[in-house]
Amino acid sequence: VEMGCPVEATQCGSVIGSVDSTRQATSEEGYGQQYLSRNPAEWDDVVARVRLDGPDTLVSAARQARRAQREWARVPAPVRGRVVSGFGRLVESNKEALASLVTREIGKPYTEALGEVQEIIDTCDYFVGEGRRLYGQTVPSEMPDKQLFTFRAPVGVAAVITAGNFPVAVPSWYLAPALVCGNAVVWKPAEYAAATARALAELAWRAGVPEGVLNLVYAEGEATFEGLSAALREGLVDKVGFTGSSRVGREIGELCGRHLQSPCLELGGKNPMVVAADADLDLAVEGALFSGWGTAGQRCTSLGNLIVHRDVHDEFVRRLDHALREATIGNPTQDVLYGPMLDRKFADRFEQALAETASHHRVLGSESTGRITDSNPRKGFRGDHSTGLYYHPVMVDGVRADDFLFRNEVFGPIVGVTTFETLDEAVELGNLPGYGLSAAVYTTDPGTAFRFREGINAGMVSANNSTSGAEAHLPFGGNGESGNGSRLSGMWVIDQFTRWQSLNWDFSGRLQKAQMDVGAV
Ligand code: UN1
Repeated sequence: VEMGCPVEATQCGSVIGSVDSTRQATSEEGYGQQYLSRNPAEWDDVVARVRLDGPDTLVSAARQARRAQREWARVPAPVRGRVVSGFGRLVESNKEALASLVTREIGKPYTEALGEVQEIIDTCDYFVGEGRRLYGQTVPSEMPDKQLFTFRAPVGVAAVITAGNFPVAVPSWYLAPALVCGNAVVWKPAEYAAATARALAELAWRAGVPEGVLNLVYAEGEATFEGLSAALREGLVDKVGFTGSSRVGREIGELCGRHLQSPCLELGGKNPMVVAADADLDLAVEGALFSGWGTAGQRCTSLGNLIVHRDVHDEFVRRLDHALREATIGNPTQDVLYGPMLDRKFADRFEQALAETASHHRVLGSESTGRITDSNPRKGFRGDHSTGLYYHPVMVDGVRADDFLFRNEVFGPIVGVTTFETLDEAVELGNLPGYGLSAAVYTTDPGTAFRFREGINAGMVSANNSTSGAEAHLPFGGNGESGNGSRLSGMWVIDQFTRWQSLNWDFSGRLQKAQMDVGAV
C-alpha cells in the first residue's frame, strides 16, 4: 500500500499518518498492479494509490486471522468491548478529518459524511455494552442433578467484503460486532474507497485491535472471489459478510452454500414509497427528494419506485418536479443535495440505465438528462462540472410495472412514478420487483400504515419518513433480491457472529440418559 496523505495536512495528521510497510502483504505473480482511488468531484485528484492483491494474499490473511483469533477469543468479552469503545472514541476525535476524507474519496456531501461517521460511533457505542452482555442461558434439565447452559461462541474468522458508498458506517456494522464477539476479520473494502478503509483500519489497530485480528486486503472482484473460494476450501473462513449488488451476492451465496455456510448478505433494493391520498404532500416531497436523489441515489436504501395515489398524483408530481428543479447539485464540500457519482464505474452503469429508460418516457425534474457538462448545463450548479462525475436528476412519470426502471435497481439519481387506487394494489406494486429491503408509506391514517407494514415484503418499513436513514441499533437487512434474511446491527447481528453452544453438566455421579431416564426421580 502506497498512500499519500489523503486529506490536507492540517486535517490529516493522526488519521492516516505514515503507512507502515511491514503491514503490506507481499505481492504475487501477476498481481500487484496499482489502483488509483480518485476524487469523483475532481478526477485529477488522486486520493490514494494502492497495490491490488491477488487471491493468495487473501488466503494468507485468513491463515493469519485463524492464528490470531484463538488468542482474541480468550480476551474477556468486556475487554474486547473496551477496545471497540476505544476505536469509537478515536473515530470521534477524528470525526471531521474522516468525514472530509469520505467526501473527497467518494463525493458524498460533507454533512452526510459527518452523519456517516456518527453512525460508526453509535455502532461502537452500542457494542461496548454487548461485550458486557453476550448473554447465555441456564436451562432446566429433564433429569435431577444436572444443569444445562447455553453460551455464545465466536464463529471464528469472518471475511467481510464491503461496498464503498458507505465506506465507514457499513464496515462498522460487521467489524464492531465481529470483534466484540471474539472473531478475527479479513476485510476487503471497495477499492474506490481505499484511503477511507485504510484510515479506519489504522484507527482500529491504534485502539488495540491486534493486527492479525483485523486484516485489510485490497483486491478486485475476481481475485477476491478466487481467494475466498480457496480460503473456504481450506477451512480458513467461517463466516462471509457481503454488502453489495444482488448479482455478486448471489454468487457469494452459491459459493458459501457449497461449503455449508450461510453468509450474511446485504444486497440491493428497489425500495418503494407509497404516497396515499391523505398524505401530507410536502412531507412526502421532502422524503422523496432526500431518499430518491440524495446521495445521488447511491444507497441500497435509496427510493426506487414512487407509487402515488391517483387522486394526488398530479399535485405531488408538480411539487416534486419543482423541488427537483430548485435542488442544488455540485461539489460535495458545499451545501448540495448531491454530489458526483461514487466512481467512474457507477457513472458508466448509470448512463447505461438512462439509455434503457429515460429516452422513452416523460422525464421531469430537470431540463435534461445525463452528465452535466458545458453543453448540457444545469441551472444553479455549484462547482466545476468539467472535473466531476455529475448527473442531472431524473424523474420518470408514467412508469409501468413491466418497465426496466420499475423492476431493476439503478443506483443513480433517477426515480420512476406510477399510480395506484387501492392500498392492496400499492402493496402489490411495492412487492413486484422482488427486492425487500426498505419501504415507506406517507399517510395520516395509522391503519393504512399498519396494513402497509403487514403486506410489504421489506426488512425495514417507514411511515411518514423516507426509505433511507435507518438507525444504527435497529435490525438492518432485507429479503428476496435484497438478501438472505440476515440482519445487521443491534442485538440481532450477534446471531451472525456467534454460534450457540450448549453445556450439559451432570453432577449426579451416574450415567443419566436423556429421554430414557425421564420420570426416574
Ligand atoms: C447502504 O446503502 O448500504 O439507512 C447502507 C441508510 C444508511 C445506510 C445505508 N444508514 O440509508
